[in-house]
Amino acid sequence: MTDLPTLEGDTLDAIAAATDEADLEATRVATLGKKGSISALLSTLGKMAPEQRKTRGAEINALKDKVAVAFEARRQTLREAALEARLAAETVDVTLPVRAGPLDTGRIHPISQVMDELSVIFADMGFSIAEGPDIETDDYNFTKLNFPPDHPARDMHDTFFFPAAADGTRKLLRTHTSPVQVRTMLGKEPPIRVICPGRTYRCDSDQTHTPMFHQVEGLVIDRSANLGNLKWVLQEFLRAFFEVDEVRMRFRPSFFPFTEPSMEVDIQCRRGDGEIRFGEGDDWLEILGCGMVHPNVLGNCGIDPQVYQGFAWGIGIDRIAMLKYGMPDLRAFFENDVRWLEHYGFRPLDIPSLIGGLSA
Ligand code: 2NM
Repeated sequence: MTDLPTLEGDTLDAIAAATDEADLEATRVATLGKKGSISALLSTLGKMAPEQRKTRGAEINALKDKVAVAFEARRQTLREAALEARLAAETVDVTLPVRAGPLDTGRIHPISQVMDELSVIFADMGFSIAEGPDIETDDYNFTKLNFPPDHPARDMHDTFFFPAAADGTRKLLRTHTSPVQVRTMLGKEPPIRVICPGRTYRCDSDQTHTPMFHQVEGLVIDRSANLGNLKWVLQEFLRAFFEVDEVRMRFRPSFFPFTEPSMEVDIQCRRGDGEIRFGEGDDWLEILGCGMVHPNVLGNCGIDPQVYQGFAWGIGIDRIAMLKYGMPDLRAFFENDVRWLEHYGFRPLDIPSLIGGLSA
């Protein structure tokens, strides 16, 4: 028959020797578990005489209780020791600087920033924003805009053409955002007030040209839309965008197939010390093209030129971004050098608004 005092001694030794809770649990299973040494003793009672069973049963149960108490005490000790060790190991140095998150390190690209600024300015004047595909048809990019077939103006745009389809038509990368205005006129009854910002493409690459660039074009169609309205819209836009009180403008005659008359607009500026300032000075800088929408364009787009007239303009976003934020090299826009983005980019939560400031 198993010697209870020896079993008790061995078990208590094993409990004391357990180094962590898992170790202790293994010992518990080996003694008090279903197939454990102490549980095995209980199953021997059945074969004993009633007298013996009574005393032996009481002894085994007493041992079981004593051992169980010892297990619980040891578990408590080990748990506390483990917690102490963890607290000692995981101290936090509250004097360390807080690590910067995405909102601190991320930057909004100046082109996105300028597009947001344009949206805010024109939304305030009642314009909506229209977008269209970068891949266009020759019809929407040229024909509907009054470019005669095989006219050199189509070549002037240095167009990227796709290979011709079986029916002879060929798609292209839009050379301006005007096809978006075409789509707007075809899909909507006047009055129309939209701006169309987006990517445009021309096969041209040097110091001041990239094959992909950004434009924003504007279009107003109404019964009495006129050059006076155009001038006011451009004036308000330029004042708001360059954040100056006044900006003088100079309209020079020009030519675009889609407008008649067509004009180029210069704005007043001051050059010097490697920088350019607007709203002051005696110099002029060409900034945009505009005009009254050609009656042929209105007709091609389902608008009766006897009833409606409109004005439109187009500006290069990359260029006005460079002018406003003093960025000297256009090509840096598309290199994604994180050092450049860090310097010229905008913080994600500094959202442009007319009240809070466009470029606060
Ligand atoms: C410019 C200059 C002048 C223009 C015209 C049109 C449309 F669709 F209404 F005919 N959209 N954009 C336009 C007019 C664009 O960019 C320098």
